[in-house]
Amino acid sequence: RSKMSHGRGALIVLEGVDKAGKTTQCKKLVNALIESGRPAEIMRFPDRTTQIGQLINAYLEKKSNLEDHVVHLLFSANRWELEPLMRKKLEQGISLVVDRYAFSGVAFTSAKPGFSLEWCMKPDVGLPKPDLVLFLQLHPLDAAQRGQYGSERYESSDFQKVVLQRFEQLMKDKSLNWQVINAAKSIEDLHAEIKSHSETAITVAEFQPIGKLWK
Ligand code: ADP
Ligand code: FDM
Repeated sequence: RSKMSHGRGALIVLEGVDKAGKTTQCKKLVNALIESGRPAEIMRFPDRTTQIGQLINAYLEKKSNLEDHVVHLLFSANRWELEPLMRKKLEQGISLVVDRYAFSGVAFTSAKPGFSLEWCMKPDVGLPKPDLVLFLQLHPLDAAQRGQYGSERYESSDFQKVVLQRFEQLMKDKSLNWQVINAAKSIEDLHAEIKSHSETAITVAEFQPIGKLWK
């Protein structure tokens, strides 16, 4: 097909609690899309390679302490600093497969005492709106079976349970294309399901403008 015949790429986000299989599935999805002739690239948030990302990395590794509002805004700033690049790639027809996005931002901060969902959403309003948000749903008991939590911040099953409740609140927003996937399935079964949803989203997004998140 000619270069002019295809439109923009799709923004595909994978969300879920720790160990749901997001990273595994993002990699498999990008490879499968490329193999089927659909340009695609992987991204992840936080992107720990930037200067802001390094501040976030030190916080997550507990090498620094940051005030809770401050770290929330840094996570959002980390998305905004990559927004021009994301937009450029999408406009070039490249689909982006993103490991965590603003939904993790809101779910993790609002799991802390004293943070409302509304306050947490504000800094991310207007970011590129995902064409598809795949939520890898995994029961905390199943997550625990996938091994011990590491030593990074937020890696405790009690905190992750509250995070899951916050995700469930965010999923009530019908203006987003949420697809809940049962992440207890095998890696291959999950992949097939995720690939199918993604191919549909890419076809639908192609000739639509890029939306604005929560706006
Ligand atoms: P996340 O990025 O959501 O934290 P990962 O993709 O890193 O999750 O997977 C977490 C762990 O669970 C890894 O050890 C991975 O090999 C394993 N895993 C991933 N998907 C599955 C699956 N469908 N079934 C069983 N184990 C899985
Ligand atoms: N996290 C991730 C946040 O608290 N806010 C955010 O905006 C984002 C994108 O950072 F605990 C949390 C979620 C997780 C940690 O871990 C990043 P991974 O293993 O790099 O996904």
